[in-house]
Amino acid sequence: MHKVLKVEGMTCQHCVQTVTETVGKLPGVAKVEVNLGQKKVTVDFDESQTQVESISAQIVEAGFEVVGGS
Ligand SMILES: [Cu+2]
Repeated sequence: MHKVLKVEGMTCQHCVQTVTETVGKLPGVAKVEVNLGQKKVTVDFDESQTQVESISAQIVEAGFEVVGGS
Protein backbone atom coordinates (compact mmCIF):
# COMPACT_ATOMS: atom_id res chain seq x y z
CA MET A 1 0.00 0.00 0.00
CA HIS A 2 1.29 3.41 -0.98
CA LYS A 3 -0.03 6.43 0.85
CA VAL A 4 0.77 10.14 0.73
CA LEU A 5 -0.13 12.14 3.82
CA LYS A 6 -0.15 15.91 4.14
CA VAL A 7 1.53 16.84 7.41
CA GLU A 8 1.73 20.28 8.99
CA GLY A 9 4.30 21.35 11.56
CA MET A 10 7.50 20.00 10.05
CA THR A 11 9.99 22.84 9.86
CA CYS A 12 13.47 21.40 9.61
CA GLN A 13 15.56 18.29 8.97
CA HIS A 14 15.14 17.28 12.59
CA CYS A 15 11.38 17.08 12.14
CA VAL A 16 11.92 15.09 8.95
CA GLN A 17 14.11 12.66 10.84
CA THR A 18 11.62 12.36 13.72
CA VAL A 19 8.74 11.55 11.37
CA THR A 20 10.84 9.15 9.31
CA GLU A 21 12.01 7.26 12.38
CA THR A 22 8.72 7.16 14.26
CA VAL A 23 6.71 5.97 11.25
CA GLY A 24 9.49 3.61 10.19
CA LYS A 25 9.20 1.81 13.53
CA LEU A 26 5.65 0.65 12.82
CA PRO A 27 5.26 -2.98 11.77
CA GLY A 28 4.99 -3.55 8.05
CA VAL A 29 6.32 -0.14 7.03
CA ALA A 30 8.79 -0.66 4.23
CA LYS A 31 9.63 2.90 3.28
CA VAL A 32 9.05 6.45 4.53
CA GLU A 33 9.84 9.52 2.49
CA VAL A 34 9.35 13.06 3.72
CA ASN A 35 9.18 16.06 1.43
CA LEU A 36 9.61 19.05 3.70
CA GLY A 37 8.85 21.68 1.06
CA GLN A 38 5.61 20.02 0.00
CA LYS A 39 4.74 18.90 3.54
CA LYS A 40 4.20 15.40 2.28
CA VAL A 41 4.97 12.10 3.93
CA THR A 42 4.97 9.14 1.58
CA VAL A 43 4.67 5.73 3.20
CA ASP A 44 4.90 2.28 1.68
CA PHE A 45 3.44 -0.31 4.01
CA ASP A 46 1.82 -3.70 4.31
CA GLU A 47 -1.81 -3.03 5.14
CA SER A 48 -2.20 -6.43 6.77
CA GLN A 49 0.20 -5.22 9.47
CA THR A 50 -0.43 -1.48 9.77
CA GLN A 51 -3.36 0.78 8.93
CA VAL A 52 -3.10 4.34 7.74
CA GLU A 53 -4.87 5.40 10.96
CA SER A 54 -1.97 4.01 12.97
CA ILE A 55 0.50 5.90 10.82
CA SER A 56 -1.44 9.16 11.27
CA ALA A 57 -1.70 8.58 15.03
CA GLN A 58 2.03 8.01 15.24
CA ILE A 59 2.76 11.27 13.41
CA VAL A 60 0.36 13.15 15.70
CA GLU A 61 1.96 11.61 18.76
CA ALA A 62 5.33 12.86 17.53
CA GLY A 63 3.90 16.39 17.63
CA PHE A 64 2.76 17.06 14.09
CA GLU A 65 -0.61 17.49 12.43
CA VAL A 66 -1.96 15.24 9.70
CA VAL A 67 -4.23 17.42 7.60
CA GLY A 68 -4.99 15.07 4.77
CA GLY A 69 -4.10 12.05 2.75
CA SER A 70 -4.59 10.46 -0.60
CU1 LIG B 1 12.28 20.57 13.01
